Amino acid sequence: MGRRGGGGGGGKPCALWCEGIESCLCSPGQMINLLDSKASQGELRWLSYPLHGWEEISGVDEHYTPIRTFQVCNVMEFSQNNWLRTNWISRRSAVKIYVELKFTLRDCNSIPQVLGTCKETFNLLYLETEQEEEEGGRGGGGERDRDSHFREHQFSKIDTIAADESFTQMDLGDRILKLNTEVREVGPMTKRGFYLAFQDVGACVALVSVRVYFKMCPPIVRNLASFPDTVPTDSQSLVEVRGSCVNHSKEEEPPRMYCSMEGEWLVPIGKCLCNPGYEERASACQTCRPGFYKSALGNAECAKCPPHSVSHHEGALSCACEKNYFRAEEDPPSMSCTRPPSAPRNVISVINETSVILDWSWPEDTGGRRDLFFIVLCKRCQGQPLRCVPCRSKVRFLPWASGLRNTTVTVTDLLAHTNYTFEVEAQNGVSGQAPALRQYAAVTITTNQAAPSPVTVIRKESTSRNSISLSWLEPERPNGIILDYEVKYYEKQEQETSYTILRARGCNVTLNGLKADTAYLLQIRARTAAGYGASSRSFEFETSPDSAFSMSSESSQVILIAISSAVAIILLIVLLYVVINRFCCHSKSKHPDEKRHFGNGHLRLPGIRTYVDPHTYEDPSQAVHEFAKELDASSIAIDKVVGAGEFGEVCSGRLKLPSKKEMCVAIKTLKAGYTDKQRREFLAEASIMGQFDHPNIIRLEGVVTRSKPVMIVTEYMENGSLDSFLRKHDAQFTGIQLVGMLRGIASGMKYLSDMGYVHRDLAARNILVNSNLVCKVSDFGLSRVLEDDPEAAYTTRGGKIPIRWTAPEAIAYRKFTSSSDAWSYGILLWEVMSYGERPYWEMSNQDVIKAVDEGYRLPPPMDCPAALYQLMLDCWQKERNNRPKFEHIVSILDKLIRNPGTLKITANTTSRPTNQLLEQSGSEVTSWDTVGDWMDGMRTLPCKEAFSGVCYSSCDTMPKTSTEDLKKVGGTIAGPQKNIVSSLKASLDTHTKNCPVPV
Ligand code: ACK
Repeated sequence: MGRRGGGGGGGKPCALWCEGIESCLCSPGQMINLLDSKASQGELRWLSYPLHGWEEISGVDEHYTPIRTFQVCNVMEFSQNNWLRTNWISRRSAVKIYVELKFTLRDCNSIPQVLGTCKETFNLLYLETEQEEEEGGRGGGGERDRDSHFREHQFSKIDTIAADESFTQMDLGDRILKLNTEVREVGPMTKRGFYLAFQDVGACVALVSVRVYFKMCPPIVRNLASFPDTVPTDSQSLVEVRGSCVNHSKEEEPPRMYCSMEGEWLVPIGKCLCNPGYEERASACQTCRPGFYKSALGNAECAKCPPHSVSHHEGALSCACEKNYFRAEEDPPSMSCTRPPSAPRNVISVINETSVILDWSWPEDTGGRRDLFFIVLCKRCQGQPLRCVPCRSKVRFLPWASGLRNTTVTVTDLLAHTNYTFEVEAQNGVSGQAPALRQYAAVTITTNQAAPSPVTVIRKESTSRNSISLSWLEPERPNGIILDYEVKYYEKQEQETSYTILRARGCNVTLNGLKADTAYLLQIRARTAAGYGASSRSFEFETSPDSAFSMSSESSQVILIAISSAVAIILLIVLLYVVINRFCCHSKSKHPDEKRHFGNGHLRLPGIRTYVDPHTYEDPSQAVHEFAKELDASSIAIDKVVGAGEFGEVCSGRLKLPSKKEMCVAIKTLKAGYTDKQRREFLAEASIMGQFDHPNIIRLEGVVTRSKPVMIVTEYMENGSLDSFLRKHDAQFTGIQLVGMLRGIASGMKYLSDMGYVHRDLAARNILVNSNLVCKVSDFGLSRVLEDDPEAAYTTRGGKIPIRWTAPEAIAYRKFTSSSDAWSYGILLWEVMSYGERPYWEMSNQDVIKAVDEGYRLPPPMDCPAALYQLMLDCWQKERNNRPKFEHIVSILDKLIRNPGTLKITANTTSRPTNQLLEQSGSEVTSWDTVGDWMDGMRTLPCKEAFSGVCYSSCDTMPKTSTEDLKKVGGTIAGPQKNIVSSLKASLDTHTKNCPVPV
């Protein structure tokens, strides 16, 4: 029944089987006293028998606290049987109880003349009862009394208690108290209470204290579940207890723990989690503080509100966004609040007839999100004031108009000669929530005239021996009013070596004078003011065989007469057409033939409009008034001076024409004290400019000649001239943006060359840039052009020419043509790709002429796409007829824009592409892949001529070239030239490796 326990009840280590298991947490058991003799201040009044047995005595414990003790020491007498019984002790809920005894015991050997019956043990016993027994008198009495009070036989022995240490007489003398502590377990108990008894059979013992207790698992909160105080049941098994979640928490897995016999909690299983808005603090779920939130059930702490969001109250599940900030539906509460992006930047448009490529840069502010996409809205605008309507559904967007992830879109199938406004908007996941904050960038364009699309449907109406009548349907996209159709036909077997062309005003024609029984091939193309469209595919028709056609001589006469009168009528119409053309305008064809026959080769019809040289007018002011509108000076407000021209200041200002919106303009003024010649030359530019109407040519608004100062008013170009603009924005544009600008310039130059106008001074400084990065050709004139240009220098033949930009034949014998403009375009291309670098740097004009003449060409600018460098080299062909036409340049650039990937192949990193034109011409032209190569080439030139201050005359000197020298080169080059200089350094390094190093 009884079991020997260790010293003390609490503070024991966890059960052995639990050691090392993390989840096996133990908490020390709680001991609940049922009796503590020490706690009693008064007499304990336990039952003692017989009279001289156990005695209740007051004393002090080891701490001198008053206590009640029971002592017995009848060692000198035989047959001792002294009983001491506690009062009735209620068991309460305990099943197993513990008895802790503190006692002292005298060593029998230390007692002089002690009897042999002296004992050194006593017995501990107990008796369970349902209630307290009726008490008889206390102490004394005989054997019968003992039985009636103690019912000794009913007591069960728990154990015999021996002392671990007994004391002697000497200890007493020294006042050493040898206190023993023994604990015994009793149980399981079943009745409501019990008595304890101490039986002495002849020992000398003092019971200092008796404590009776049971162990209990205390109430506890573990894993956010609270477990009630629990009393262990029996000694064998653990009690499984179900915990309940603390306030503001939920069960994740049912919380459970086990209460051991030692009153320890073991093996917590399952847990509770704090509700959203609550976090675990001090074993409870407490509300999140303001400024914090918790959105989900869990043991995470409340998190700080993400940027641009706030929570003003406790227990926030999420933080509300600040004003003008939003959260998309799928955004997690941990994400910052965001806003719609700002407008896209640098929208540029590259117009190609009735298509336009729009390209833009990412918005400066993405609103803090990554889910950015673009939407392009197309509006067609007309009238004054401008009224816009959404574009026709036929307009196509490639790849599409909304949800664009890239920053470019191609819009096709627009109407020719029409104003369109494109609104490019960047959107993100929260744009839908803030319509008022949405921003877009708008670009307004005017489509060019476009040639009609090809005729696709041709029908044979009738065939005879020597004629065929045909009709066809108008092209699907006429892109303007169809002036006439060109019908080209030839015998199939002739293979186009000999063909006939005739013109038809309507959609039908009869081809006469054909051979019988012969197959003919035929192509038709339509013509509008924009020129000819593409030819239809070849259609094959056959005339009837001889037999199929028989006619009486009368009828053939009738037909002959009919044919002759038809021919006469046609001739008359042709005559009329020619006369009208002559008198009406210059723009119409100078070839009045309705039908012409060509022995071989191509039919080349002249341009629709031709440029008229104002100098051919006897009175140049007549030319001005023919091509330029006279403005009233009062309609112009000058704001500020923006630059200086040759004839006076260039100002910015505003022009307000009746019933038109005020517009920004540039105003060129003629300074006071001018001569007549100067006035004529000044206004000649307006006479020239006034003849042009193209989106890439600076538009003339009008002139003021009837009051002073004399002024030329043009559209205002916000970004000024291209060279300074590029220097200001060194390396800031994408390849496609640069190509877009170049394409615009080439398109303007194509228009000029089609008009028969040669610019002679094409250079980045003479290109103006507006706020949409649209580039326009400016600075028109004839001899004046070059007087005006600070770059122009006198040649040996007396002319003033901008040497670095001018083709060799124009320098040598003033052969200025559209091909010499193409050379200049190549130089301009180099200027653009090097962000405004000066061509040939600081070389003297003479050295440039010499180097170019010897076949040297500029090296590719840093990171220049190979295709563009190839185009430069093509433009710099010595043989001018081998240079590309501007039409070709436009189509090359269009291809690059359509395939931006090709721009990634750079001239500096790959071997230079084969220059076909050069090979064809067998020319000795040399170009360089890098500046180093260029310098290699220049080694043959005198030292001074190559680069100021640094001599690279031979390989020997190369390794000796110091960084200082290099810096000198950099230092002498004006403008943003770091690219060139770094490229120079790199190529010098490579070069140095190839040279023999001096010993
Ligand atoms: O580079 P810029 O600012 O742009 O300095 C020159 C200066 O006048 C002398 O030509 C500027 N300029 C010329 N025409 C225009 C124009 N239409 N719009 C804006 N600036 C212009 C040019």
